[in-house]
Amino acid sequence: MLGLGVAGVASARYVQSGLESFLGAAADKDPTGLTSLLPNGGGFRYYSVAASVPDRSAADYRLTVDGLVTRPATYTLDALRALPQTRLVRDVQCVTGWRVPGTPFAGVQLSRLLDAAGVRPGAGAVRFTCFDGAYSESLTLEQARRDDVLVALSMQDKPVSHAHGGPVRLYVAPMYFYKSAKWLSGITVTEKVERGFWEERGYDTDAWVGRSNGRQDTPTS
Ligand SMILES: Nc1nc2c(c(=O)[nH]1)N[C@H]1C(S)=C(S)[C@@H](COP(=O)(O)O)O[C@H]1N2
Ligand SMILES: [Mo]
Repeated sequence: MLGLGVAGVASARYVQSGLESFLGAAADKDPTGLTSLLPNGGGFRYYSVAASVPDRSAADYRLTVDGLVTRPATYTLDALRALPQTRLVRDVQCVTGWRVPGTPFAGVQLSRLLDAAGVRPGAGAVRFTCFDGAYSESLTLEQARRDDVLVALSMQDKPVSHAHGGPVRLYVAPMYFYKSAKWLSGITVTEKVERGFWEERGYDTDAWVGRSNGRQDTPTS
């Protein structure tokens, strides 16, 4: 029974994408997802905890904002593109050790969407859900309102590709990259922080680069 249980957890945890299996990555060495170098990724690795992720075309894409807000909203990709865009260039740091220097991200500041929705008294956190059907993340409301947290439409000065979580991913510049949920489809304002996918599995919820997860990386911003 114990053996079966462990195998079950292991396979859920290390689901490999076709790309990863093809490249034969060593899953057990790299718990947060796993991974192969992305072709043309400039040092990025491909991570998905879901075995496959549906494509969302620009026309089909929707982002909902709901929960403890006075004006719930649904955004199309065009609606997000029409809002003021913020561009940041920072180092990307994965908690497993790899780092990609000077990576541009651009998109809408999350604080703008929260202000548009009207956060209600009693709210303390924001939860993010993804159209891969598996991943989730969250931030405190204070973290979510930082000006270096984006709903990103571009990465490396190109539209976010499907492999990188497009058409829209979260980008939390000051934290380890697992906070930057790919394939973002929902933003829900909640009372308290709810742990995300990796946080349920032992990673820190407050994932500041250089002062969390027992690591001493140089902060990225
Ligand atoms: N939906 C979703 N978002 C995710 C992940 C994931 O598996 N699913 N992995 C996280 C981790 S651990 C990292 S390091 C980055 C990897 O982003 P990349 O695939 O663009 O390199 O995405 C983060 N966001
Ligand atoms: Mo990661």
